[in-house]
Order: sequence, then C-alpha cells, then structure tokens
Amino acid sequence: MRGDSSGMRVWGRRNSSNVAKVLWTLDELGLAHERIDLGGPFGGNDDPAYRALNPNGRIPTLQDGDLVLWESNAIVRYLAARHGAGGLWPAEPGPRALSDRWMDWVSINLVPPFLAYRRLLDQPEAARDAAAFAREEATVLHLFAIVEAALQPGPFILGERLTIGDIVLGPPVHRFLKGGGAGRDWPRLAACHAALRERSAFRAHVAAAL
Ligand SMILES: N[C@@H](CCC(=O)N[C@@H](CS)C(=O)NCC(=O)O)C(=O)O
Repeated sequence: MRGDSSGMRVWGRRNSSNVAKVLWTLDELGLAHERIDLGGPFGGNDDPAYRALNPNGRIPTLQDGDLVLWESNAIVRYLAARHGAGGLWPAEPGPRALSDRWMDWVSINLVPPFLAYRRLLDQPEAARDAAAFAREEATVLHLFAIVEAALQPGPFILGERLTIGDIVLGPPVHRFLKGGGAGRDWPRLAACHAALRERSAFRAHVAAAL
C-alpha cells in the first residue's frame, strides 16, 4: 500500500470532485503520479491497509515519499506551496489569502447546500419537495452570485493567473453551469469556465470526470 518513495501516489476514483481537484493540481504542476482507484464502486475504503493511510476511509489520499496526506484542500495547498510558488501559490501573503479563503468558503458555505440542491434537481419534478427545492435553489443562487461578483476582472479569481482558489471553485462552477445555472445568465462564471476549459488539465480531470 505504501509503494516506493520515488513517485507520488493518489488513491481515489476520478469522478469524485475532491479527487479531481488533486489530479487537476498535479497535472497543472506537471507532477508525475500513480493513481489507484478506490471508493464508490471500487470499494477499498475500509481495507485496513487503506485505513492505516487515511483513518477516515475517504478519498483522496496522497503519498509523496514518507508524507501521507488526506483532506483534499490540504493536499492542494501542499502541492501548490511545494511546486507552484509564484504560480498556483501566490508568493505574497495578501494575494495568497485572497485566493486561499475560497478553499474554506467552498467547503463550508457552498458544498453542503449545493449538494442538497443537486440531489433535488436530479429528482423528477413531480416527486420533488417543491418548498425544499425553492429554499436550496435560493441559497445556491445567492452563493453563486457572490462568486459572480468576485470574478472581477476575471477570468480567474485573482485575475489573469490561475491560483489555488480556482482549483476549488472550478468543479462547482463546472457542475452548476453544466446543470443549466438555474436558468440564469452568469457572464463572469461563463467566462471563467471558458478560460478553465482552455486548460488541458482542467478538461482532463474536471470537465471529463465530473
Ligand atoms: N473533506 C474531505 C472529504 C473527503 C470525502 O468525503 N470524499 C468523498 C468523495 S468526494 C468520499 O470519500 N466518499 C466515499 C467514496 O467515494 O467511497 C476532503 O476534502 O478530502
């Protein structure tokens, strides 16, 4: 399970947004790695050898030599700090914090209501709890409006350069627009999405997987 110390390993199925963030980051940084399918239909979450690496039994997990790391945002920060200084990882603390804050915001503020909204959206309209759907949709509209306003001047969250904040915003922006953007126009989200889709690493690990 631990492998050798020469290359990086990632455990996790490709169609998990938390795994996608890590694979996208590795690819943006040009870092070779081996990926092992785990989780969802592949199972393995409760294997003792995997639990020894990640006691949560969740994905992703990264191994880089002797370092074993779980929590996707911590993995993205680690890779960016180590290999993307001045690029994905802004050198100055101020700009870095302005990008980094979206990592917390996405996990805490956006993901829980967005998951609830998508679950309801996937249900046939006749079977759906209309009041719950209206409530979740209003929350999600409010949250994406915050992102829309922040993408100024764009196309990325700090402007011209892709940084860590975009890595966490990319998957939900992609899923939201792919799902129709709740029938509204989102010019800055759309411009951001177009700029992301110009990147082969985003196309391979987010657009093709989620
Ligand atoms: N906060 C954790 C969440 C990890 C998590 O819940 N991952 C999900 C996939 S997105 C998972 O492991 N689900 C069980 C599975 O896929 O088998 C992280 O960001 O790494």
